[in-house]
Amino acid sequence: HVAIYRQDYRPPDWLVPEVTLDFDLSADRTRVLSTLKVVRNGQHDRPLQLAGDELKPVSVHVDGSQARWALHNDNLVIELSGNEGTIETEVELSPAANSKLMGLYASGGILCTQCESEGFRRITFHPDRPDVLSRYRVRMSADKTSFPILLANGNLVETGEGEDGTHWALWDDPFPKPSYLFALVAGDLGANRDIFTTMSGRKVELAIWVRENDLPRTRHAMDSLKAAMRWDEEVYGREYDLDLFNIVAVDDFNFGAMENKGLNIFNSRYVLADQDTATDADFDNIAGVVAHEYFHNWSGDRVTCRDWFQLSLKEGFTVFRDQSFSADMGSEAVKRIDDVRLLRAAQFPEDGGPLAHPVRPESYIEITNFYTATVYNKGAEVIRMMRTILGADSFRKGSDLYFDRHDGQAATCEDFVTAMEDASGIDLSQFRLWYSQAGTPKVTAHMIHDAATGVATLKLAQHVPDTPGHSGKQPMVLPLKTALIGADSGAQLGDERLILLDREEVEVEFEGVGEPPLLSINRDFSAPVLLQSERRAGELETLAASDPNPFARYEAGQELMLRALIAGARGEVIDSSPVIEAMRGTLMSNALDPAFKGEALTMPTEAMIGDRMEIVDPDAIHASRDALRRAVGAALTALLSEAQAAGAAGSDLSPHAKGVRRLKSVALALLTAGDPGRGAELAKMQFDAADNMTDRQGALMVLASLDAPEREAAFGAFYERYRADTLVLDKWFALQAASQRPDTMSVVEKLAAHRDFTLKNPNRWRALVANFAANQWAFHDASGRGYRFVTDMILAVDRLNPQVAARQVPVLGRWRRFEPQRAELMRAQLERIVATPGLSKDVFEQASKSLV
Ligand code: HT7
Ligand code: ZN
Repeated sequence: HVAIYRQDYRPPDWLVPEVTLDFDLSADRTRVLSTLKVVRNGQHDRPLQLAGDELKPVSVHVDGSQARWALHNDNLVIELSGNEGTIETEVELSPAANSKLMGLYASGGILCTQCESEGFRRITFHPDRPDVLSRYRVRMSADKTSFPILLANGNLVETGEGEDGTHWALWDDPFPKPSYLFALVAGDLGANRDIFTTMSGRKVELAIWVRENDLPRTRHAMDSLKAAMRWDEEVYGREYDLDLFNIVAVDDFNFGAMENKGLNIFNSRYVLADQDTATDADFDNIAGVVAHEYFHNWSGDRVTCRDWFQLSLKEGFTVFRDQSFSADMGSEAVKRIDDVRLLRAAQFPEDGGPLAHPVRPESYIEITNFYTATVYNKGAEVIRMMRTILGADSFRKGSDLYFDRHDGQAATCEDFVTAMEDASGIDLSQFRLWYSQAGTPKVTAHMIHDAATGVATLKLAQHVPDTPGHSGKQPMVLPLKTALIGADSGAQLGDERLILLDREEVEVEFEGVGEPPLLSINRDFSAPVLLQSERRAGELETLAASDPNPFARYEAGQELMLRALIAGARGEVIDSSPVIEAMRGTLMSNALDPAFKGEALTMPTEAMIGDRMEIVDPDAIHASRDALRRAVGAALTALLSEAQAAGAAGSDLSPHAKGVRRLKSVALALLTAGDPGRGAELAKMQFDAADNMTDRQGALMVLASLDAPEREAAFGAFYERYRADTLVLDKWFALQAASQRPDTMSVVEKLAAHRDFTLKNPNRWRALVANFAANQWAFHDASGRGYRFVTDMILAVDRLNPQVAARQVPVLGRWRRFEPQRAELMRAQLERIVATPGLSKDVFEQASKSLV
């Protein structure tokens, strides 16, 4: 398996200005005739190399004649004498046999494509690199009964009837695009149609294509799409550019969705929703993913990536754009809390482990392994920091300049930063280190206050940790939004300041500080760092109760809990009263909205507690968290009962109603920790009375970890009601895999043999395996049974779908963080993976790097 290095980038030897494709489609046998116009790029005598993956050429012609060609490692090599030529190739594919779900494949009778990153080469021979942009014209022909709908990128030019019950459609995409944005769909689909009028008055036809039965569940996705289109006009000045915008939902999909030009293809879990089958979180995720893919039309399609090392150019920026959109549609503070929670849960461990890599990686074996939380979520933080440093107006000027300057081009992360610099006049040279240095910076803060002079001096220091292959790092630019809060008054003292910590140490003075100050730093999580700050007794309590910045208040409350939880996990006797009193204050507050209360009452997960400890002992962490939850539940029964008794109509999707439901289930869980018997009754009542999936799933989640007859009754009823609904059945698997019971492992093993379990559907596989592996206490059972199970599942799915398998390897890769016996058991499973014959390069890369 060979590594590819960023520094080896060379412009393409041959350009392909035009691609014409002719598909004769059927599930078992599809014929693809491709005509490429190729042009030599610069002065060289290198042959034309067209990438292929599991393709066998039926025929190859150059300028209409039989050509001399050779296959080298699946790639087609053709010697061309002139500076241009027309290459015709013909291949045959079997979509139904394509279990990797890359290239052209079948999902429940629908034929669809997934080409990012390197799937196009599984459809036809082509350079298949993002800096080769072509105009595409696509003819599709298929049986009319099985595939009445034929879709591809761009505009529909013509349709017609063929012989033997076939029909055809001709599509033309006027925008040159890289091959990874190519898409087609053929199937028996119905459309939810709408019209969007753009800011310049053009009418765009919108359609969301799903199975006819699912049409009633597409309304939210359509509303989200229109909201996203308007938002991108208003906030970024970006207008949609084609006359059509199609979305198709399929059940079998490796990722969330794909931004193919004018024809987005989605995992159906990010399209289909109604109150009976989808939770509020599902609704929010749909809005976020629909917006994300739509926003790619500019940040990804109109301006694309020069090479895959630049992936964060489109993904980091687009995640930042979808985060901002969701914040504007709901509560900014709650959205930020959710985003930071995800960053800490997924990206921080990655940045501190064997698979750490910069936002712009330096090398890869399999690029699909680099669709990571670092490239996506840390990449979004990098964009957010630029906006914080430049200010909103300059940032907007910078994005306008970037889009204007690079429209129709394949660009780099460097191009983006340069546009920001040119538009703002701000030098971002040192800031660029965020693209090249991996690892989460550690910041320490120490403040002294001179009461006599009224001066508070804040000493800040940073350290960027070593990561695999990279030590001795430079200090980064860390924008820290900071304010002081009066220890006595609880009021903010003066304005918030933006401190740029850009050296190893910086000292900042605050004047006119009359009362002892408390430090409110890294507000809104303005820099993605690990902060260590000495705290006086009572400091976190005051900040948790009165910091005017909602994010900072939330952070103080979480820190208060973490201190108690970590102390408990270390075996210390803990005083739970500060946490209880902070929670009491939150529950009683009239000023806080229910969504924020729900966040503030959610304890850090066991994994997050582990991330803050030197060595992770899952049993001790579980016991500590359990004890604190019991204490809170017992002490706050009346207030929690009140919150649990409140409710909101399932049809009400307002932020307030969602918040009420969130708080309801969080309160139920805490109440149950305090009194499991009463909790089981209440949970069953909530389950039975629910008129929406949020309440129903919230109750089921609580029941999942109980040993009570209500548990079996509720899971049985849920299964019977939803057994035919694929997406809801995923929840049934997921909830059991996430349950915290001594027998979770046995239950999960049985579920792997359940008739509804399959290795072929990524959602179902992840519902069971990924949720189990994220269940720290169960997965890290001291016997090592959890490690063996997950390894078995990785190896089994690797034979069908390496991408899905590889994404699960990092949970084993964290072995060094665990106590020695578990660490050894985890390492042994990684060794077993690497020694497996026929392993994919996807899994090989993840497992071998995890062992080094
Ligand atoms: N840009 C899309 C990436 C994607 C993908 C990557 C590898 C394998 C399958 C895939 N499906 C979609 C998703 C996005 O970020 O919008
Ligand atoms: Zn994306």
